[in-house]
Amino acid sequence: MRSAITVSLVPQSKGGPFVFWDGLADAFSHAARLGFDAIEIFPPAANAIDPAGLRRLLDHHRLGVAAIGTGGGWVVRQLTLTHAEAETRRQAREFVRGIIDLAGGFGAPAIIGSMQGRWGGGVTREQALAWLGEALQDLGEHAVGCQVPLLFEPLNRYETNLFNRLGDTAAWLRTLDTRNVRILADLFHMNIEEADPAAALREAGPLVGHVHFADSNRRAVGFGHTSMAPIMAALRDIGYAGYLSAEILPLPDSAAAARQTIDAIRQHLAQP
Ligand code: LER
Ligand code: MN
Repeated sequence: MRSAITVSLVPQSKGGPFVFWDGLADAFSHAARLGFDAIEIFPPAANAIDPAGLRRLLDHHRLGVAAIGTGGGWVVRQLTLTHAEAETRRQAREFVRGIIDLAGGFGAPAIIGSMQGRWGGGVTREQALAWLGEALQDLGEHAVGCQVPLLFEPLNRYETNLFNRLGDTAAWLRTLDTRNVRILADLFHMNIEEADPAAALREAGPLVGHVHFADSNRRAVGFGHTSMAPIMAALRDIGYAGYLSAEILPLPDSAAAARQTIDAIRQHLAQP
């Protein structure tokens, strides 16, 4: 397992669970100094990132891109893949496709979290699931062409009424034809929704493609009350070899949250 830390480039998401807020160069220098392996980026749109500039930063700091989020499409433009309006759904799909292409150039997956939307307001659950399934089928196969998976993230009940738990998500993903969509297991959402987070990880097994490494209160691991040992044991047992990526609140400040995260990751990876 490898370590990653988040940076948001979206001013409208201020107050959200991202560690760094002052641009890519700032995030890369902090992350490299602390010894992280990679950065996870939350951009407002694909065209907000200059690939050549990002490549220079990656090479200079010897860091990787862990993943790139698509939630900027929701935060900035209120796009979702299950919106009642066909044109909005189309734009949401194009937004995600742009992030897949950008991230794929760096060997990284795109994340669909908030862009799943929710059912209601005239859209039935069945209809929303049909639209979401079509979108994941299309976008998952598009990601095959970039030789990366596509990550789909169950969220807690306050953020979506579609997928809240890993087991339900895994069962539904197995009904799709594409085999290229993996689950993003966010330990903060899981702390709210799962009866037993370690058992949920075992149930999803090889479908787990990324982990948002957060404590119960969405602060750095060690700053809340989640029992991390059974979770780490489950990740080892399912053969998880991806990132532990800190999508957490920058509390008490970005530097302290980042320091606590890398210390916690090293401590947990050192356990037998
Ligand atoms: C996205 O990764 C996520 O976890 C959402 O809750 C964003 O706030
Ligand atoms: Mn998350």
